[in-house]
Amino acid sequence: IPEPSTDFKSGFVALVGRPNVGKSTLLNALIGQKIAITSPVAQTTRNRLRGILTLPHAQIVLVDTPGIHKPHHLLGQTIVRNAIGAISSVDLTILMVDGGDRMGSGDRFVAETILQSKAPAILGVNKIDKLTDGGAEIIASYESFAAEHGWQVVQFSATTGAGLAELQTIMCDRLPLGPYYYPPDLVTDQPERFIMGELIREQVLLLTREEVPHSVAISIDQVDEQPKITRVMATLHVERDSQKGILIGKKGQMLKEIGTKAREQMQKLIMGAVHLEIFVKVQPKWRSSRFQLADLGYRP
Ligand code: GDP
Ligand code: K
Ligand code: MG
Repeated sequence: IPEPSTDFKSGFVALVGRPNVGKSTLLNALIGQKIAITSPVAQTTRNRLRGILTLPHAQIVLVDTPGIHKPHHLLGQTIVRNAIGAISSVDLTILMVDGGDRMGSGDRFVAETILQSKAPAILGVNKIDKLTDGGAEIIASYESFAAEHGWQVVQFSATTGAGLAELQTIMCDRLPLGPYYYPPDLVTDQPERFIMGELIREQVLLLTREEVPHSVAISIDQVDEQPKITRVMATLHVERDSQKGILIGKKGQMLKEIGTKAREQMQKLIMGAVHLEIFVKVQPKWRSSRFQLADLGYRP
């Protein structure tokens, strides 16, 4: 790790907000690489994940968090507690909202949580590419909410990239002088294995419906890096036989599609060839079992 210059800035910035406002998409856009999975499904992100953005004059450690929502089981409680915990230990919190909508009760709940923690925050209005005629009014309502609390407002689109340079400047301005927390070439604190599991889970989220994606946990059981190909063995853990049936699909079609698409993503991640084998295993009520949650990488 290099010695920072005397004016080098660094720190931690948490991305928080209700599900689906685009937190993980923003993380990937700022880092310039896909390290967090995204989907139109709420609760896509289950773990806190750090993305490291190293600039010539600053290092911004972005903390992606699961959407804050009302939890229904131990997995849900664990997820929300982790998200709230992230706020208390960072230099800046970005409350992200969907600029296509007005501020709703879900956004207010998250805002309350941030205000209670007294953490420094700004309001990030994402998805401005969706703004149409009523846009000015929506933005004005966010501006007035932010003004009440002395928060700065930044507008951007994580998918088109509009406004991201300004967001980056604002984050740098708000960070203290500090060291390199991570080596400059590192983009995430998570091991490759974790991201591989997430890339499989992303396909489950995109290809299956309703309760199925929420009932799945992935374990990467083996990664064997051979000279020309990396062989990966993974297991999908589900709660019921019916879910196993859906994931395998007619004549194995569903599992095949999940595998093919996840493998393409994995190849981009490791920049090399991947052979992927996926198994499906029924593990009743894993989401409510402390022991099994821990085993699958969710610390209750
Ligand atoms: P998260 O739950 O807050 O992490 O949200 P995700 O990053 O998973 O994104 C949720 C959905 O919003 C995905 O379908 C994204 O493609 C979409 N999305 C994210 N950012 C933007 C944006 O700037 N504009 C538009 N139109 N869609 C976006
Ligand atoms: K999502
Ligand atoms: Mg997310």
